[in-house]
Amino acid sequence: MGKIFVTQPHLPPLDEFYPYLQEIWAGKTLTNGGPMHQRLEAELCDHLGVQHISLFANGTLALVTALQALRITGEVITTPFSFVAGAHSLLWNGIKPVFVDIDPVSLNIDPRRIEAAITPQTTAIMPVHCYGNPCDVDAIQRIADNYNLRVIYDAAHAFGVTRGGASVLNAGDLSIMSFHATKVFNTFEGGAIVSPDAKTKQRIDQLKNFGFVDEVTVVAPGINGKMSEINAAFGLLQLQHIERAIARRREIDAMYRRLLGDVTGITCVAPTGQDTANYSYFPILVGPEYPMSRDELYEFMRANDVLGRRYFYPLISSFPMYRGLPSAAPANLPVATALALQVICLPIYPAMTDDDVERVASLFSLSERCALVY
Ligand code: T4K
Repeated sequence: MGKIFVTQPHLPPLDEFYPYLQEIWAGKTLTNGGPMHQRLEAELCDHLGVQHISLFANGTLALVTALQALRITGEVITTPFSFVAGAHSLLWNGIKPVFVDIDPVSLNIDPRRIEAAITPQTTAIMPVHCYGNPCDVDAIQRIADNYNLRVIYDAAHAFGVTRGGASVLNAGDLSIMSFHATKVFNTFEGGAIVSPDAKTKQRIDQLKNFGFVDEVTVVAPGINGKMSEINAAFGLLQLQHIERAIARRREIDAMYRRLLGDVTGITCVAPTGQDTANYSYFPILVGPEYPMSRDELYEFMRANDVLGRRYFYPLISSFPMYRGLPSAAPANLPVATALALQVICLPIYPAMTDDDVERVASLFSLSERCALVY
């Protein structure tokens, strides 16, 4: 029996990729907004139901650029329960992150706690649709409107997620996505910014290309954030398979819920607030009633070649560059602090077989018995 990783990228048959490569070879445009790049932007707009997309080399560069595009400064309110790229993108822009605790059900930033964190220096809120579960975007927007703040969503996990009949990527001022190999939709490495109007997209496109407007005009200290033609071509191919890939994830999600629903002390985090989910992660919480601690269960799974991950432990706020901030104190973040010690993301990816899912689930009854023996 082989290892079961937390995820495996979905790779369409290799021979389906050759025609794209032949087209690139024939055209000799390898990057700088070539035809594959343009096609992928257009097809993603259609597929996701958004107006404007700018592709990036990865999600982190998209985050850094989104903050630049809106000229965000001062302090930004964000969640500690996420991947570290979010807060890092603030530091790269000289912005101070202000951490706000999460909601215990959605595991997203708790809108009820945002107002108390606003100061005269606050310019924006950067929530994360964690695991693809949408934030309470209406509550967040009300606060942003009241205090004249911008909202940049880290939608790295939210590919294809809809809420209230529309893409969640349309919420706020900008949304950023990640197309990293570990994501539902991947371009090996990649990312994007969704913007609401052509003018904002134009500024973002300039910023991701060194600030160039034309051959001789540079209007901003931009960066090189461009996605290459190979990555964009792979994205075009992936798009043809995405619905089947997500459908298989949905089946795996349902199997886990059926097999683990009655395990005492295990909570399968429920999807909240979306009409269309993408099943990008399968987080569980290991509570005190479970006979093993979270870390004992995690190690037990590893010993059995099931490589779940403790996303998102440790909290971002506990890393050395953040823990000195007043908002990073565990007392300010009691829910995130507690849940980061309980969470394990179980393997979920389209190539998992039913036997794989059963093998993962069987470890729970096995681990219960092992714990009793100890
Ligand atoms: N915002 C949020 C909320 C994010 O979650 C992320 C990224 C970002 C922003 C930034 O977007 P990017 O700049 O990355 O586009 C992974 C990813 O590297 C990272 O993209 C992702 N979030 C984060 C949650 O997870 P690791 O350190 O867990 O990856 P790694 O290499 O341990 O991979 C996990 C498992 O996936 C491996 O055990 C095997 C499998 N795998 C991985 C890769 C890379 C494969 O089978 N093939 C592969 O090529 O960070």
